[in-house]
Amino acid sequence: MTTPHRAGVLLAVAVILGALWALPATGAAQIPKPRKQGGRVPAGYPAGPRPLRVGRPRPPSAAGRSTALATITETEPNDAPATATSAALGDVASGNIDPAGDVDYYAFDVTAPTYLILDVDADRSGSPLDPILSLYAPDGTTELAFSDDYAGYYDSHIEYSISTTGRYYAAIAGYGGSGGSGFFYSLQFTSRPAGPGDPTTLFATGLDGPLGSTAGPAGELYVTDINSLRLLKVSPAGAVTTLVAFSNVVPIHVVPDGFGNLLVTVEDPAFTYGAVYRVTPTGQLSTFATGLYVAAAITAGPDGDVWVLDVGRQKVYRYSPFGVLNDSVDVAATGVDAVDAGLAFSPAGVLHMSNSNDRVYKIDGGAPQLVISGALYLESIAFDRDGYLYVANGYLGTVQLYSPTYELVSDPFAGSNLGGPTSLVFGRDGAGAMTSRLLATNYGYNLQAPYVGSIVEMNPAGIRAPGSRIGIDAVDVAITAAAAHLLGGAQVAPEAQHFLDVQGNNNGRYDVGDFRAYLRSKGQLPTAAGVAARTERP
Ligand SMILES: [Ca+2]
Ligand SMILES: [Ca+2]
Ligand SMILES: [Ca+2]
Ligand SMILES: [Ca+2]
Repeated sequence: MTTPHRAGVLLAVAVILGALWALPATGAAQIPKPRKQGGRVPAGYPAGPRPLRVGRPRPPSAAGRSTALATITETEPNDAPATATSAALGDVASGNIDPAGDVDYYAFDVTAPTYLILDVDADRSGSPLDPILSLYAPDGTTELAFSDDYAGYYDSHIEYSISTTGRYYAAIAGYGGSGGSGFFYSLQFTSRPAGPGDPTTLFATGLDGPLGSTAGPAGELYVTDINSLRLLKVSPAGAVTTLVAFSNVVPIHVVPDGFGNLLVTVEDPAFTYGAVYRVTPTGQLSTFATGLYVAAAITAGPDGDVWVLDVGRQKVYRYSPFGVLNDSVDVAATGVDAVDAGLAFSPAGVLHMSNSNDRVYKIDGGAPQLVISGALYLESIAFDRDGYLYVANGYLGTVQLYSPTYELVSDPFAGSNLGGPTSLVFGRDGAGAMTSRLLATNYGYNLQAPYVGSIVEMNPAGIRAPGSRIGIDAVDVAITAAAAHLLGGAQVAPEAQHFLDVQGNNNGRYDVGDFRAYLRSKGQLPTAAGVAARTERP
């Protein structure tokens, strides 16, 4: 029923932002609730706070993973927990919301830990019913989760991580008390196993529209907020403050520059141009790069170079740490087309990119090469120190773990309290060293408060190694000092020599070839053929 219509990227992204700012507030609600405003959910548009997807096909049903489903039928009266129809995980219950105002309760036992999935099929099978669905705790009254519409239909869908064994209740009703003859539905009770990173725990909440995230050198996090147009700073204790309030651009993604500053990709609200801003620790802005179309993911390599994905032009641009454009890679063949695509270097120094759809590529030899095919929609990617790769699926609300040879290790690695777009970030300690804390920022698609606009932390017991360092500690060496070193004058510090070498020919020592590359990197020499390949002779 859903027809994917691949509009141009510019249009899609403009619509995305338009839809973004038009979204109603979300959160739990009691049955019944007032009539909703506006018309039908657009086909293919996942309902809820997931505006970064427009005109997408519906992904495979999360409920479709179960097998051997048994069919049961509701038994009226079942309008209260005490008279609930009994069900079990693996059942599909058939019922009717009839007459108007009918509520159908189901009771089912769950052994913790279980990742529970409740899926209603009514609208998409032609029923006039617009269902709403609640999950209640064993007391029968505490609402744990609520869903109205999901994945482009009026149908409801709840995924919830059960951490306490007990008898739970699901209640289905018609929106606004609607119902009557022919208002049929089926309600599927399924589950999937908890992953080693489950349960996730709340680290910070109250972020309006988090999209991108990165860890700073003192253990703090930086998060772009595409709703309030802010760059947020999150303390190691989870306290959220504003570092920058932008007035005329949307901050998209963020990475440290190695000099103690941050680099933020930004877009004008109409998505007619993109840029990269440099942000000092006190929030002062300057321009790092301009001339981008739709600036999205950004990361830094082991030589300090800065890589920026432009999803408008479908290119990945490579800049020196000082903002000189040196190179680009065409990634049109990957089909990348959304700003929640991820970009990350493996510890071996190979750039990887998710295409914001169902694939991950490595960018090696100047071209993207497919390494992972997964379920829609793959977003942020993060490597650990050993080259294991965590991949966020913000649509399914899961994180997968892959081995350094791209074999699926854990699916899900985590699946609780996650909802897209989801950005993965390894923490750093107060001295800047990478830690084994893996955090995820949630925009909040298909989540309930307080997880909408949150940061959650994966279960530390499930994390196998510290994260891979993003970028390096760069050194802004004075050109006169860099020259004097080579002329037998004062020697620059060892870390500066290392930086100059990796920015140059990377032969393990600072030499005149590195100096030429450094001049180009600072815009003091014209670019020349071969420079991007780092072939300056010593
Ligand atoms: Ca009924
Ligand atoms: Ca009933
Ligand atoms: Ca509904
Ligand atoms: Ca060298």
